[in-house]
Parts: sequence; structure tokens; C-alpha cells
Amino acid sequence: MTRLSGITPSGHVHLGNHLGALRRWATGGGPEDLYFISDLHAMTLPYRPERLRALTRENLAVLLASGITADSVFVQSDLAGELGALNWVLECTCGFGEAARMIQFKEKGAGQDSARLGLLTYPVLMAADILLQGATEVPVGVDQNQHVELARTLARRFNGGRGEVFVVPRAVVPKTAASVRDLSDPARKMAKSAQQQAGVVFVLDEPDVVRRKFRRAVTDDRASVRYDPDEQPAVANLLEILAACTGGSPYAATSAASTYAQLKDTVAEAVVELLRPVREGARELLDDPAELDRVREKGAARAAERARPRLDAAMRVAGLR
Ligand code: AQP
Repeated sequence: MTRLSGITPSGHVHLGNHLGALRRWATGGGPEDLYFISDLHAMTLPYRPERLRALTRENLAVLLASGITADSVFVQSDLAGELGALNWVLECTCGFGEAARMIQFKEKGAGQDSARLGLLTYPVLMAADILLQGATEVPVGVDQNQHVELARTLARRFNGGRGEVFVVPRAVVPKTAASVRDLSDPARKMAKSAQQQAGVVFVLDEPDVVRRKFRRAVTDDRASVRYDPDEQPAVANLLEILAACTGGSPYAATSAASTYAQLKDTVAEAVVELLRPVREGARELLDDPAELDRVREKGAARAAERARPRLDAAMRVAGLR
């Protein structure tokens, strides 16, 4: 089994990324697993090069501090040549309608003349990320499920029409914390690129900042700590976060507090303790640029070595060699 997944350095890593992705990537995997910083994906929206560089470094440090081994990380653009080649091969098998139906494209760019073409086609690049490494499982939050479906479709289509080259991957969506919601608005998922960051808890936030964000979290006027995602989505989000931190169920987490104020304090403390080693570890790594560079170089060499035979096979059966 090979698990592969990525994080886009479109902003600072947040609690949703940690609970829904990084924490799971760090446990239960095998020596073949790969996790990458998808800096190419971060270019699909307007961005500043200096900030992208800094965030790529920061995201890498957070991955390592989350317990993901140095042997299984790489930065996507270090494989830009291999990925660019496979991306083109796959784009030439993907319909415009298939790409335009992606929910993230509809949310972030559909109907806007200024939307980058890369925003439309990046799910194909994501398919290239997955297929190039022969991943069997792709751990993702529920929001990325559709993109993995596209990778499966493209793999089957290519294999069926040209020759068996790709492993058909499957998405693995976590049962709890599959989508952590914004603390200020439970209708929105917690997101790196949120316009208002008051409801987004970042992994590198200092403890007092985390506490303040939870204290200001929206709830409702029912004054009852119950787990009811339909009727009380904001409270349900807090209970899900608490459950994800403590390992119980959101229903069981209701016994931790009888008022909303207590619930917020309890969740805040659980999150502060969960994130403490990650924050401290990442800060240490960020103070050691040479070590981060070394990890990055080794990761690039390993990922490229693994990618080449499959890329060669794909080019060959596509009639290019
Ligand atoms: N709110 C979330 N709850 C649970 N999991 C989440 N993930 C993202 N947001 C949540 C998961 O984190 C991994 C890396 O995410 P990504 O870098 O691919 O970014 P994204 O899914 O587009 O969402 P972000 O992090 O909030 O960034 P922006 O604002 O740029 O969209 C993935 O496994 C993702 O499912």
C-alpha cells in the first residue's frame, strides 16, 4: 500500500488541515508513503512569489513537526518536469466538462473571466501527482474527494485505451473531523485563504491567540450543549473538534461541558495541548534553514526516482517515445 497526499501552501496550516490530514498522515502509514507541499497548486489564484516561498518552507516545517518522517516528504515543484509532462498527457484525456464540474472550481472561479486556467485544470495536475507515484490510497478531507474521483477516472480511461500503466487510487476520508468548520461561520469550512481569519485557528498560533479565537466562536441561542449538526452546527463543530482532540465521539464530548462558555474553554485547552508540540517543533525547524533544505533535496531525489519509470511507461504507450 502506498499512501500519498499533499497540502497547498496557500496560507498558514490550520487546525482543519491538522485534524483532517497531517495528524493522520503521521500515523499508521508504511515506508512507501509520500506527502508533499503542493506549491504548484498554490499558483492557481493570484499570489506573491516571496510569500509562496516562505509558506512552502513553513508548511514543510509543520509537516515534519507533525510527525511525518523526513523520508516521506517532498516539494511538488521539485518534480515540475516530470509532473508537467504527465499533466499534459492526462489533460489530453480529460474533458472540459469534467474539469469544469469540480466543486472547488465552481466555488473559486467559475463564471469569472479572470479565473486562471490553472484553477480549472489543477485537478488534472493533482491526478498526475497521484498517478505518477503509483499511490493506492489518497487520504483527503471530504472537500477533495471529487478530485480523487477524477484521478480514478483518468487512470481507468488511460489504462483502458492505451495500456495498463497506472494504479487506480482510492480516496480515504476520515470518519471524524472530515471537515472542520470556521469558528465564526459554521457554514464555511476552516480555510487557509479565509478573508476573515478570526474563525481560523492556525497551527502556529500562540496559545493565547487560540484561546481568544475559541472564546469568540459563534454558537447559537439555544444554550444547550447537544450534538445536533443540522440544528446546532456551530456547537457541533466545537464538539467534533473536542472529540478529534480527545479521541472520543462528538456525542460523548457533550458531557465535557454544560454551558457554551465551558465548552469553548475546554475545546481551546484541548487544542492548545494538541498543537503545542507541533508549534514548538516547527518553530525550531524554521530556525534551522539548512536542515529544511537538506530534507527538501533528499525528498526531491527520492520522489523523482520513483516517478521516472511510470512516466516513461506513460509516454511510451501515449505514442511519444
Ligand atoms: N477544514 C478542514 N477540515 C478538515 N480537513 C481539511 N483540509 C483542508 N481544510 C480542512 C484537508 O487538509 C489537507 C490539505 O489541504 P489543502 O492544502 O489541499 O487545502 P484545501 O483543502 O484547499 O483547504 P485549505 O487548507 O483551507 O486551503 P484553501 O483556503 O486554500 O482552500 C487536505 O487533505 C484537505 O482535505
